[in-house]
Amino acid sequence: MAAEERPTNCQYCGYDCALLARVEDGQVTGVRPDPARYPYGGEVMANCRRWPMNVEALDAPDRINVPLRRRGQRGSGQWDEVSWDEALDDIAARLTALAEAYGPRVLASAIGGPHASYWPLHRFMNLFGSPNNMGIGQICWNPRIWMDMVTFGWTVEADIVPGVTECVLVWGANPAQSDNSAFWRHICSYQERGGALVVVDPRCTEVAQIADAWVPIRPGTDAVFGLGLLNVIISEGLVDQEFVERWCVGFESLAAHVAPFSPQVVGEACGVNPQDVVRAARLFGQARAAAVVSGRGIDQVGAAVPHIHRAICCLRAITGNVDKPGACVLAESPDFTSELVMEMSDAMGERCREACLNTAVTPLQSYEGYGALRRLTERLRRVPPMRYLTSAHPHLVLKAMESGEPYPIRALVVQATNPLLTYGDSDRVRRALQGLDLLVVLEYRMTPTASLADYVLPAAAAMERPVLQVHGGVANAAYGGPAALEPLYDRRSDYDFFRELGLRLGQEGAWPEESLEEAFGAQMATAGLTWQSFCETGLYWPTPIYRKHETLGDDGLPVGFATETGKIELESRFLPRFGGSPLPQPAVGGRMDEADEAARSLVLITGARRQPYNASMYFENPRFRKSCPAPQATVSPALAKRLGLQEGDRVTVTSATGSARFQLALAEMRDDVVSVDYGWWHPEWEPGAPLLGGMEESNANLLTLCRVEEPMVGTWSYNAIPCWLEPWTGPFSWTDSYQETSEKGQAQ
Ligand SMILES: Nc1nc2c(c(=O)[nH]1)N[C@H]1C(S)=C(S)[C@@H](COP(=O)(O)OP(=O)(O)OC[C@H]3O[C@@H](n4cnc5c(=O)[nH]c(N)nc54)[C@H](O)[C@@H]3O)O[C@H]1N2
Ligand SMILES: Nc1nc2c(c(=O)[nH]1)N[C@H]1C(S)=C(S)[C@@H](COP(=O)(O)OP(=O)(O)OC[C@H]3O[C@@H](n4cnc5c(=O)[nH]c(N)nc54)[C@H](O)[C@@H]3O)O[C@H]1N2
Ligand code: SF4
Ligand SMILES: [Mo]
Repeated sequence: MAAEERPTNCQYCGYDCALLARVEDGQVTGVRPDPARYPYGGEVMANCRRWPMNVEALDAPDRINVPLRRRGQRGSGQWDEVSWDEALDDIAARLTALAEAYGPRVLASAIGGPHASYWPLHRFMNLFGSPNNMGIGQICWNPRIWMDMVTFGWTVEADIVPGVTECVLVWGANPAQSDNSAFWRHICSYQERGGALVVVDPRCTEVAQIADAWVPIRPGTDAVFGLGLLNVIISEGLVDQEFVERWCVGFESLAAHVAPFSPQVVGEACGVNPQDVVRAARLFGQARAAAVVSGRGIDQVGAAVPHIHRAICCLRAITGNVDKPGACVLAESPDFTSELVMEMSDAMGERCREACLNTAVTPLQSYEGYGALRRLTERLRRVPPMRYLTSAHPHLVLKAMESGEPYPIRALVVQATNPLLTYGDSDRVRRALQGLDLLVVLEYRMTPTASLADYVLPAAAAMERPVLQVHGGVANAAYGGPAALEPLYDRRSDYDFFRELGLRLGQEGAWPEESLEEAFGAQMATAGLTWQSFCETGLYWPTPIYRKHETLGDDGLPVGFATETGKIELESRFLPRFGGSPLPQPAVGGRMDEADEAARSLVLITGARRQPYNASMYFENPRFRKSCPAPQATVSPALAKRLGLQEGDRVTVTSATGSARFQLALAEMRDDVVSVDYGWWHPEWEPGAPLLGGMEESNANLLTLCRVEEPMVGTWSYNAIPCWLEPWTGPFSWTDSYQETSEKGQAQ
């Protein structure tokens, strides 16, 4: 058969760049960037090392191709190959028996980062009757969307327009490593055209290196810094008076509240030069349009997180940088079918809602909090996505698994996540999963988490399934594209699994579309598109309109913001009803309260993004392993000197939770901080016990916990954790050579 080029998408990060796949005799023999479709074809991909993996990973020897059923002990690494029907029938029968014994809430689910469409899982869970969907939202994105929504009535996104934007504040994010594509290039060209950049980060990252001001903040103290910025902007008269008077409530209270946070006070609390506070505030406050880009650095510091985001909301508002060109855009509800509808969230029964573990512990991140928010945003016909804003707290789900309190959770379905490496306190996660009656993992390859399962089911991956990214349903934007070919072997899309299981468990009628592609077609239909017409460009993104609050409503008055007061709530009416404060507090995050002067006097931050890996993925790639062979703990040269250590030394990092081993690297950063990589394991080792793919050696989450550290959303800390660092002279499986590493692993 002649070779044919088919449009498809790379799925190795959330960008889903457009590709053309050369298909010959049912095999993909090559891929190249597709210049005709979203997002930016060759330009983005020129800087990306991952997309060639599309060809090699499609039929790689380590891919799982058929359903596997556990034989022998959990984690023994012994499997029987079974048919999909056998697997699905048995899973359905076991779930039925468990639900009869304990109620449907006995089942939990786990998801990870934005790798896949998660609505099929949530539709299945809603109809099955369990609210126990855990994810990582509490430390990735949720706090920001919550605080934006309660302040502005919806979320906002930075709008960086070279020539218009005059200041960009990058706060706890490093797009050079986490988003090494269009967005990072955009920031660079903005800066090259003279735009000011302020970076708040304990490390002198790539973006800090090109900044006008780098604020090397002490981890976890960002809320205090935020109050300091507000203080300077107010006291130096940099407030947009007209905007504040017309569109904000609570300015007087906010001004009085931030008055004590002078640059001196803030400098002391945050371990920075008071002049930096002043400079950052002036650059932001004097700009005619200023944008904020925030990231994981401020989403993962426990108790401080909502306060930092609220301070950022106030910063945007008092400087008039809301829904304005070059500052930010207030997003809109999608024209296409929302995730909420796709998930059939409204079909959830009362008993399911009542079983929500969060309600008593994190009242905002619960159905009550969600319901109250939705009543406000619906005034402007915006329906917030439910699953993010209600997702179950991992600590509470794990506790129910461990202790049966407040009720037993005995089964777990895992889609697109590797919780043994990415959830807090890996040893605890491992023990909880080992104790389950039923663990089902949908995966591409045998991960440490999958190695503990009863069933590992072969998931269709990039090029074998269509993809549609919709930003969780908070924006009127979608992108994606078609599969290049049918799934190889016995692989199936995650959608097929949930549909087939649902049909076996009485969910007839709820799964009218036979395939994921048909379901995406139905989803786009409400925006007037077919799947095919959408795929021509692979992008649905109507040009955003600014200053939507000024639009006139049916009553002839401006519609304002979808909050209780119709204005931006600098002083929140909403949060006090759900355990929060009306004004952002100077909460210090992380777990520095555990600091023990003698034993743990350094500050740990984990998971700073580093190409080419992504969380626990792509360690199987030999080229990547050659160029980036060992997990690193990075410190400043001054700290290394003080500890008598040198670059390349092997070290043990210890926290109150556990320890893990790394290779020492040096970089410009605060002298009291240790930054460790996350996600590291050995895909080339025999999976299963006792080594579990090496997850006990250099896994950052041996050092963390996932407690409820904050009383509204339940955020926990992956940053700002007290730690210590020592030389390690024992065996260390990571060496300079990937070859040696894999031989050692196999010999063990
Ligand atoms: N290569 C790669 N890219 C990724 C990922 C990946 O695993 N690998 N993961 C993806 C995911 S899931 C996400 S959520 C995004 C995250 O994207 P980003 O938020 O850009 O993540 P990082 O690049 O780690 O940047 C976070 C920064 O916060 C800093 N930081 C740590 N603690 C603090 C603190 O207390 N205060 C302040 N102000 N800063 C602090 C760190 O030094 C780090 O530079 O990246 C995505 N992209
Ligand atoms: N210490 C520490 N921990 C962290 C972080 C940190 O910075 N520090 N960051 C946190 C953040 S922000 C995030 S988002 C999480 C990420 O956490 P995870 O999402 O758990 O991390 P990944 O390693 O990306 O896991 C994805 C797994 O799903 C599989 N997979 C990918 N796509 C699909 C798919 O479409 N279907 C199926 N069935 N499987 C798929 C991959 O093979 C891989 O094993 O980690 C969190 N954990
Ligand atoms: S940036 Fe790279 S990894 Fe991400 S989708 Fe595009 S080509 Fe793939
Ligand atoms: Mo994330």
